[in-house]
Amino acid sequence: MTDIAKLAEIVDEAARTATEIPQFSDTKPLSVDEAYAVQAQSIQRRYARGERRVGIKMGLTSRAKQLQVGVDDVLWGRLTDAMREEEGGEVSMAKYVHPRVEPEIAFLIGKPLSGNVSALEAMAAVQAVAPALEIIDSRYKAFKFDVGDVIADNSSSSGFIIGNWHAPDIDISNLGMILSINGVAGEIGSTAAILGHPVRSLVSAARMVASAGETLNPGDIVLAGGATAAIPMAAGQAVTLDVQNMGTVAFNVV
Ligand code: 0L1
Ligand code: MG
Repeated sequence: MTDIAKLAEIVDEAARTATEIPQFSDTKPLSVDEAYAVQAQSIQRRYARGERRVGIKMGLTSRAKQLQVGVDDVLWGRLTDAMREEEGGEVSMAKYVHPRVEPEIAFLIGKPLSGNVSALEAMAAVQAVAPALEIIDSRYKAFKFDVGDVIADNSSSSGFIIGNWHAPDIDISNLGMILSINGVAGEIGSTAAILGHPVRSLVSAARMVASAGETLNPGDIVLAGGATAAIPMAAGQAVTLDVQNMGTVAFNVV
């Protein structure tokens, strides 16, 4: 039988100490249900250390991302306050194993949302939208994993940076996104790459948290998922995301 608590401890320690570990699937692949149980228990360990739940991230919501990692399922992970990095601030490589950065849109939830909802119902629960960057950092060696591995590892969620919030009446269906490193465009995409429209990611988020018995609550942040492939981070980089009609979000890697 799979020892969920043991695997949760291993993956939590790997994240806490920024240490890489072998894939669990090298020994025994996890089912999706087992993997989400490991994720939930590993996050409980963070809460027990004083971290606070602030929302969730959706992952692999674009074809570019699915191709980059060879997994073709939408997945989700949990965000805590300790994962938030300051907009315009410095992000230390020492906190991460082999981090990558990707361009996203964030939703700020204004009304409880959970279960099977329509796109209209999902948008009605949104208080604000913002440009965002997610720092993903697989704890597995060489950033290699199967679907069970990555879900157990909080879907690679590690850090996030949120830009200025905007009223939700802004049209987010097809906004140009440019992710630049030291002023040079590295990835160019559109919010349309996020499941065709980022609100579909929020619809999936409501369904997926419900299957874990959870709700998106007012004040929660939902990262909609990367619109392009992620870029490996390295000290000395100035990372900037420009989102059409939404502005810029940036940080420096040290
Ligand atoms: O946010 C994402 O789309 C990443 C999900 C996990 C796969 C990866 O680490 O790239
Ligand atoms: Mg992401």
